[in-house]
Amino acid sequence: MPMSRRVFVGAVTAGVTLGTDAAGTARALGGQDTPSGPAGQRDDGYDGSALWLRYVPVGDPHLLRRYRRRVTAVVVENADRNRSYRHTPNLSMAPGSTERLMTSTLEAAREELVRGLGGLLDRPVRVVHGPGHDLPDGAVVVGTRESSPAVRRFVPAEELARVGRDGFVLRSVTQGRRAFTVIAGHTDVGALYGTFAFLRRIQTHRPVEGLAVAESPRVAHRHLNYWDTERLYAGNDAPGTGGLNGENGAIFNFAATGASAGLNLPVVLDRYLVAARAMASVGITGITINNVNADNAYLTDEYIAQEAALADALRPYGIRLALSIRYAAPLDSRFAPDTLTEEQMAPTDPDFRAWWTRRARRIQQSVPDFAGFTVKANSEGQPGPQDFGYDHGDGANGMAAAVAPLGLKIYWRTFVYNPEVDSDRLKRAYLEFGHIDDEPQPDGSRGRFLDNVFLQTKNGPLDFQAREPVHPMFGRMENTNQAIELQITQEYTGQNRMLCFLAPMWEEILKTDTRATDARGRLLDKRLVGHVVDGTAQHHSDTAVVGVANLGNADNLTGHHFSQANLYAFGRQSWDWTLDAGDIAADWVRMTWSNDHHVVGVVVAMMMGSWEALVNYQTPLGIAHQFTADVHYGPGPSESHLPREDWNPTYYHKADSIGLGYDRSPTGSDFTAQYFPGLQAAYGDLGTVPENLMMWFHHVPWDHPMSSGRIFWDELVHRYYAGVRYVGGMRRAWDSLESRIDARRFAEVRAKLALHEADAADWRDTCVSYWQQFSGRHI
Ligand code: BDP
Repeated sequence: MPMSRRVFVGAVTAGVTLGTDAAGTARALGGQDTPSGPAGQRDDGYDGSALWLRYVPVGDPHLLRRYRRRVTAVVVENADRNRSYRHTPNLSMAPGSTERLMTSTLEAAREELVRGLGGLLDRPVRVVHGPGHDLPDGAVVVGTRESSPAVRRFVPAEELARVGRDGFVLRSVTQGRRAFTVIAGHTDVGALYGTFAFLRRIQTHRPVEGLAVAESPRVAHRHLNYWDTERLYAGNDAPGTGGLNGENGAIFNFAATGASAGLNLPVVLDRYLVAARAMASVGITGITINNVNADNAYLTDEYIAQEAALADALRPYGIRLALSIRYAAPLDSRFAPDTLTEEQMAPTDPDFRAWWTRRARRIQQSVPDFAGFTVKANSEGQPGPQDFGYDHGDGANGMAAAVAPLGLKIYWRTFVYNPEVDSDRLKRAYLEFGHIDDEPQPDGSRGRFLDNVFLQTKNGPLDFQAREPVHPMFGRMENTNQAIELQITQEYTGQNRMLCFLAPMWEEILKTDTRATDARGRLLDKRLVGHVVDGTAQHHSDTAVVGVANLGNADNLTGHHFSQANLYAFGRQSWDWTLDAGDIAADWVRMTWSNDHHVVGVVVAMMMGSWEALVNYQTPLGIAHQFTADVHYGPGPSESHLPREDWNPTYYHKADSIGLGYDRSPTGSDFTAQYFPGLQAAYGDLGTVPENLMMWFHHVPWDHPMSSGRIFWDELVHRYYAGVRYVGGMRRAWDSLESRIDARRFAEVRAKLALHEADAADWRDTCVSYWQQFSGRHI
């Protein structure tokens, strides 16, 4: 049952107490009733640093017995058969670390089982080496057909081939009186993913008998972008706040100074491996480790040595490194004598391409599984091909051709909004990229972008606002590989103060019908954004989902305890975008907080309405970007002082005595024309546009009748109030859980919810009173 809808409708529009819905949610999950352990057994000082991999003992004695009967030993044959490449001779953990560097992926799987099962079953599990045909009853076997005779015996080759590179099979096997569990992958990484999936079953109190699971991801590259300290709300950069002295808040240390100087890479900190395990547990395949506004330092030999160390540490978990680059890096004297002149900077110039081939090869020497480059070009002041007289197609292809022989990808971002292109910012990206995708090629095909280029496009046409219509490019770029970019770090969604669970937003986006048609104008069968992204809609040759991640050096790694849920959900949804956000939330709550039915019900209900509530008190009904300059946290609807028109809230709201919102219909900027005909028609007409998007497309008259029976003004005000009320409901719901949650985390979330409620009220009051100056109506 899609409980997301139900919880949201109940909790927000009717303003019911969260508890009522919560009970229903818990029943819908159908899990076992497991009271949390007695308060005395709780770790009240726990800081959240294990993310969702905490592995607390199963509290329900009946379930615990069942698990202990079925799981008695871990068997990972030939775990060191495929040793992970290690470049850095002096790679080491920081003194006093509790994590350990792994030497292979199967070792990582084995260690995770030992740790996870030991915790969950509350007793050490045996590791059995090379048992041959004599698997003990209750053995959990992990491997591939190459590594494991047991896997060879129980899982046919065709079946594993079917799950593909990253997929896995979980199978219960009985032989006489003995029962085993087989976790098999086509590759070692697949087996590791299966291991985490098996552990998750126990973490969430699901049965582990009778398993016949085969899973594979829908998308090939499930990648993180990490903007290091920009838009990072998870960093302890002040001494005494939990991080190390002298750190800058980033999760990885490249250039820490002061007391932390000795803890830069190649020294590995526990948190890198916690993050790596967490990423692997949800199937993340790679990470671009530096900001899109890239610093060339990351391409220098010194940094490459550190990057190699990081890659070494992450490699056993199947995580590949990538880098953001600055297009004009070849001009930087830091690379002297290997620099280019302006004249050599044309993307078609062999010298330009050779420079990038050399740099990429240099990186590959140290990081052989290096994934490629992320490029922000001709965007927000970053250099790009246009500075040298070329377009994005030429630029992306110049770089792509340079690195194709090395097997690398170029993730070329489409976040461009040059005001000379059009007065409506939302139209600019498609106007720059669309015609390149349509361009007929000499070989008779269409589309100029090379196959190893991904166009990396934010989910919406503006910039990670709390709710945006889908970017019109999804579906309209038939001939180019597309990567969707989602923002996990909560730049515009409450940062580290507001509890905002983003999975329902991503679900809404990925399940939006693009109404895409084929060349003859017939609707495609598979045409949701998710189908475009996973390649099934238009048969793209490669697929990717990218998330701008939120990891910092805070004790709990994400700042707000509930921001961990967004990273978790991103991984699950990029693996399978068809999943239900409510189910993901329930898994995360069980793994992170408690399996107590009451806790699960209440917390899932809080989370599932939290995004819609934020939309309501920040930017309801499709009003966009009302933030104060640059900080992107508080309200600033009256602001109009920024040098670029389209950075100001006034550009978006266009408030006047008639109404509110930006007319992008055919009578206005005609942005709607960039969508397929079905969406053009729906969005272009005030009578048919979804109400929650209406001000993205229309200047809505204050007295416009709404589906609620209210006029627009009253509905607008109602939404602001409903949003804040929901936050009050979350605060009270959380308070009611005090006896069931460990003390430190309970108090930290409680403190954040109090700030959250005050700041939400500020949004409501600032915006409503400002709009009132134009509407002249009562509240
Ligand atoms: C905006 C951020 C800015 C990023 C930019 C981007 O405010 O820090 O550099 O996006 O995506 O949302 O390039």
